[in-house]
Amino acid sequence: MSYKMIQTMRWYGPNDVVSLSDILQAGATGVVTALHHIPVGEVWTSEEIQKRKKIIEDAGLTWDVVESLPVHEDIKKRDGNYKTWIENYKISLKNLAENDIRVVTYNFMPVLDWVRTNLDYPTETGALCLRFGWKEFIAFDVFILKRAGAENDYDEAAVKKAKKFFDGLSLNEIEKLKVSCLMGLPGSDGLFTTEEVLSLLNEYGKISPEQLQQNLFDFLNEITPTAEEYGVQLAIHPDDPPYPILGLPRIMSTDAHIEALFKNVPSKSAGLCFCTGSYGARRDNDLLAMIKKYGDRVYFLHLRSTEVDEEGNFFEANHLEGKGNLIEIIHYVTQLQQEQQRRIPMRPDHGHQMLDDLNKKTYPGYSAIGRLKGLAEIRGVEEAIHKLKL
Ligand code: CS2
Ligand code: MN
Repeated sequence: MSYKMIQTMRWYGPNDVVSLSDILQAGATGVVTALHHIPVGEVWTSEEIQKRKKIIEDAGLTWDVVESLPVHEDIKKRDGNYKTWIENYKISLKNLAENDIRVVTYNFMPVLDWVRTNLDYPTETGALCLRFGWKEFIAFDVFILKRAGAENDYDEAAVKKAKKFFDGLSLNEIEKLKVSCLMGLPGSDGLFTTEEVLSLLNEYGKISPEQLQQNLFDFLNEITPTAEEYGVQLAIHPDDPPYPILGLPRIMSTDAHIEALFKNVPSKSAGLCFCTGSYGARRDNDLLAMIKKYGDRVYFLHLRSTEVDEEGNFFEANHLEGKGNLIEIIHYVTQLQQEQQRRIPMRPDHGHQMLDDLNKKTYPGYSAIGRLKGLAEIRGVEEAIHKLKL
């Protein structure tokens, strides 16, 4: 018997313009989804889970991974109603497990999920990708958001460069940059005012990275007994991008962060969503060394690649190009799966917007054709490794 990755694609639910039929045609056997309509913190009832599961299975697919079961901001800050939200989280885990869904992804990024400055950056071929540029980001932080003290977080030359760039922008371009930077704010559709964002950021003013990290450990040590009881694998997604931004603490960006997590949370039910695109946006993260070190705690794989330049600007490259080292990673994952006799679910995390999708409005990074291409390339690599016994 050979163990191959479980091939999935993310589906945002019945309102996603990418249909389950598209996903099936792309060659995935399963989906990764979430009950996005349930407010963060509330219980995912068995009934709601079953309803979603039925839609997926009626389309000939399986629901392999939850992404995400979101963690309420109160839990991250450990204030407000955090105790209630933790109890609710445990009930949701139990309800998911009782419906045979046992891989649960989440992140512990304060306020924002992911951050990019360009959502339609043209690649060499004319396909569009997501990009993060410092000049653009500093312009947003210092001159659009006007976060107090923001300029002190960057060196003078970088702020100057950002100012020059900002001065050349039209009002439309300023609005577009603002919307791009805030798109990863859960629930964001460009409607957040800068005041609202500043007040959300402010709430983290007194929380140090050490404190946030401790809050993560405490949260996990409280929920892992439930996860163990019901056989749930918890997969934490890394910070994206993997360094501090907007003065927010970041605690899941590096090898040292992962090491600290496993030292402080003994339960094996706490593992990783190994996102090569996110970890790979830091030049000092050696992806292959990291996955080799933590292989047995990798419960979910996000496979994509980032191309980073000397200044730390990055764009999302074609899956087999850039710094992602995906061929080596897939090769290692193949060995790991045989050794441990298990299949790890994967998804092509993001794809370029291309061909017919250029005229469609999809979630940034989640158009169908670019992800289909990524999945096909990844699958080709895995099949070749198996067939040629590499
Ligand atoms: C995803 C993340 O689209 C993406 O970049 O990888 O949004 C991911 O779903 C969450 O961080 C997981 O909680
Ligand atoms: Mn990811």
